[in-house]
Parts: sequence; structure tokens; C-alpha cells
Amino acid sequence: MTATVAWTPAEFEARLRARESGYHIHHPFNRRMAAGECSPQQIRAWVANRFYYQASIPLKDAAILSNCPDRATRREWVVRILDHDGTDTRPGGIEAWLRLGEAVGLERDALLCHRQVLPGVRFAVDAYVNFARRAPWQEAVCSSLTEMFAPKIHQERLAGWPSHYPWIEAGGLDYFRSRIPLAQRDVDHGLRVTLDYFRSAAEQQRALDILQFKLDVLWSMLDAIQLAHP
Ligand code: AHQ
Repeated sequence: MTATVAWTPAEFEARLRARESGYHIHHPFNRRMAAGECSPQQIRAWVANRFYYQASIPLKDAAILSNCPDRATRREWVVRILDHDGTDTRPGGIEAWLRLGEAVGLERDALLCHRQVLPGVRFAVDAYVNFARRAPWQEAVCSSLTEMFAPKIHQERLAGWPSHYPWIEAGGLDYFRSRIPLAQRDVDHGLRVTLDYFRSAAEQQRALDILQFKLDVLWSMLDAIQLAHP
């Protein structure tokens, strides 16, 4: 039922955080991965398909920048691109994911050419990037808030993979370690924009619908991977 009176910022944030129940940490494929039940082939398929998502994040973030007229917001948002693309002194998240690929036995070129990307994964990721290109920049910022739930999934991998998947070279997990503080920083900014922009009850419901769209993007990526690699 759509609310008629706007929530307070605290209530609004709580409603956003309550959507955690739909986060892909709860997807059956992720539950099996976290329990150590995935084969090396399934892990490699997950890494190769998720690389398409990782490589698309800078395009998504650049789309938000291109739609955002506010200089202060752009100065804060632009760091996300460098976090992934890297700089002369920092290799960045895409390089770290390529290291994860090598650690699970994949060739860099096999990842970079996106040869193994499944139609359902490509479709979901492209839907996310195209949403960011076409939606008001504040709506695209709101869609990034699935990262509210990301620290826990990164911590789960760091805690479980070394014992569950000892064949994966430890350095390959650096990406997950690197994202925990960055996710928290990014969510602080994304929440400030979201709580400030979506004011009325109808706008706040729109924000919940946008977050649900992004939760569905992540969930359907794992649906495609699970279907292709049962
Ligand atoms: O590694 C991830 C990442 O860099 C981002 C950026 C953010 C966004 O802008 O949508 N979302 C996100 C996520 C990353 N990792 C996912 C994972 O499960 O490892 C989680 C994902 C997210 O929660 O949105």
C-alpha cells in the first residue's frame, strides 16, 4: 500500500534498509557459494560474469556525472570511477577483479573480452547502465544504494573462501577487502542525496521502487548464472 504521508528521513532510511531481504546475499547460488558448495567451474563462471558488472560500473558512474549539473556532487562522485579504473598509483577495482580471475584460473583476456558473459547477465547489467544514462541523476544515485548491504557479503567471502576454496590464491580476494571501506563511503554519499531528493510520500515510494529494480538486477544475474551452471 502506497504511503500518503511522507516518512521522516530516519523512517525513510529504515524502509530502504528493510529491502535487504531481497539482496543477492540471500540468492540460492550465493548461499551455496558461501557454504563452500560451488565447484571451481561454478566459481569461475561467477567471476567471469560478475566482471561484466564490475567493468560496467565506471560507465554507470560516468553516466551519472554526465547528467549531474552540480559541481560539488560531481567532485564527490568522480572518485568512484577512479576507484574502479585506477590511477598511476592505484591499480583500481577492475585490475583487482582481473587478479581474482587469475586466482581462480581464468585468463585476463577471457575476462576482458567478456566471452563467457551470459545473455541474462548482460541484459541485467545493461539495464542498470541504461537506467543511469536516462534517469534523473538522483534516481541513478538511489539505485546504487544496494551497496548498503555489500560490506556483509564481502566479509562473508573473506571469512569463508580461504577454507572453502583453498585452491584460490589468497591475493585474489583483495578486491572484496578493498570494497568494504569504499562501499561505506559511497553509501554515505548516496544516502545523503537520496534522503534529500525524495521528499514526498510518492517520491519516497519511487525511491523504494528504484532500489527494488537494482536488487532485481543483482538477483537476476545470479538466476542466469545458476541456470547455466547448476
Ligand atoms: O563491487 C561492487 C561495486 O563496486 C559496486 C558499486 C555499487 C553501485 O554503484 O551500484 N554496487 C556495487 C556492488 C559491488 N559488489 C557487489 C558484490 O556482491 O560483490 C555488490 C554490488 C552492490 O551491492 O550494488
